[in-house]
Amino acid sequence: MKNFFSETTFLKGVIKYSSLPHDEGYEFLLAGRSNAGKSSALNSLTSNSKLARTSKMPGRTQEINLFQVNEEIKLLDLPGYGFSKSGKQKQKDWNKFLQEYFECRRSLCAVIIFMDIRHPLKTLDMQLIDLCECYQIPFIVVLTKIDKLTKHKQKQAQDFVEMAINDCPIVTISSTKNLGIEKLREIILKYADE
Ligand SMILES: Nc1nc2c(ncn2[C@@H]2O[C@H](COP(=O)(O)OP(=O)(O)OP(=O)(O)O)[C@@H](O)[C@H]2O)c(=O)[nH]1
Ligand SMILES: [Mg+2]
Repeated sequence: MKNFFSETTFLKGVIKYSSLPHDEGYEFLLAGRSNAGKSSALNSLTSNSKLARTSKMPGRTQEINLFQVNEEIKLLDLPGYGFSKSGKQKQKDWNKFLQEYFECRRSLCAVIIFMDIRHPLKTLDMQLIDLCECYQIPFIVVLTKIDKLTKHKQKQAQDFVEMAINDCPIVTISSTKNLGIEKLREIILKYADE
């Protein structure tokens, strides 16, 4: 398969729902706690290390950055939730955005929930899963940074997540080692196709 993900371009950054482009095509929301590895995964998916900014400092991504993969598919890189320094008001603004986005956005295809494999299923992750279930939006769980754990510990963490949530794909990746990235591309394409 041709990796057209590598032709992904930056579209725009927005901070409110009304600034989003026309509601058409297939959108995937990249969500998860700050520092989970969302922006790094986006760069790996697109084989472009300069596309989304990544950082050791949580809270790197400040706006919702939209990326156009091909004519139909868009990826939305969300700022991490639960980043304490972003303040209560900011959190409220994001919650408002999410609520409106989940409620109104017809092109929303699936939410991709990123979790550091060493710290999966924290309260805010569970809240997001509940929100997806409440609005009947499909979600994909991505466990990141698997290069940080032994195979045995990876399996333990994966089993733990599988036990806790039913009926959703779980992908394990390492953006730095380029593991599981092709699988994630395939799943995105499958969801866009359905
Ligand atoms: N070892 C390892 N480090 C990773 C991996 N993915 C991301 N990181 C590191 O984790 C840190 C956070 O990554 P980001 O991609 O910026 O995380 P984010 O979820 O976009 O964070 P926010 O923008 O703050 O929400 C960076 O220092 C990355 O280099 C991985 O697969 N393996
Ligand atoms: Mg980011």
